[in-house]
Amino acid sequence: MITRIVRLALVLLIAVAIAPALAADLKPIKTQKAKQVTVSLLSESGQWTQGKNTFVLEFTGADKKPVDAGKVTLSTAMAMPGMAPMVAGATLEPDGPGRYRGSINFPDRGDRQVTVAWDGAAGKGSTKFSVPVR
Ligand SMILES: [Cu+2]
Repeated sequence: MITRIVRLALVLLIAVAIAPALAADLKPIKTQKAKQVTVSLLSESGQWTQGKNTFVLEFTGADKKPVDAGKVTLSTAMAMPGMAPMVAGATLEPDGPGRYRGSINFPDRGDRQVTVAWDGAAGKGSTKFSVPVR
């Protein structure tokens, strides 16, 4: 009886230890705290580069649990001296609670001003932050 409980406890312990490792393939590009939510921009490389990029956008609450952000947009702008800013928007697809898979294309390197907006059960809001495209 005791050994059975110990064995079960071991199996659970291993499962708990492995689960985050499997999900940890993504590295943070940027974590931004807004009023009610934390917005995390993640990708396999942990950075944006010139050309096509895929990424994951996550919304979590104060308890670090996913929150329903509802309708989400991500747009970027790059200040260009002497000309209109270069703008690029991301394509986003819902991928589980508080999680979106995105893709975006950058024709050149340089810092982007990123705006993320959401409108869902977690409330309505937006946040801005800077991300370099390397
Ligand atoms: Cu540019």
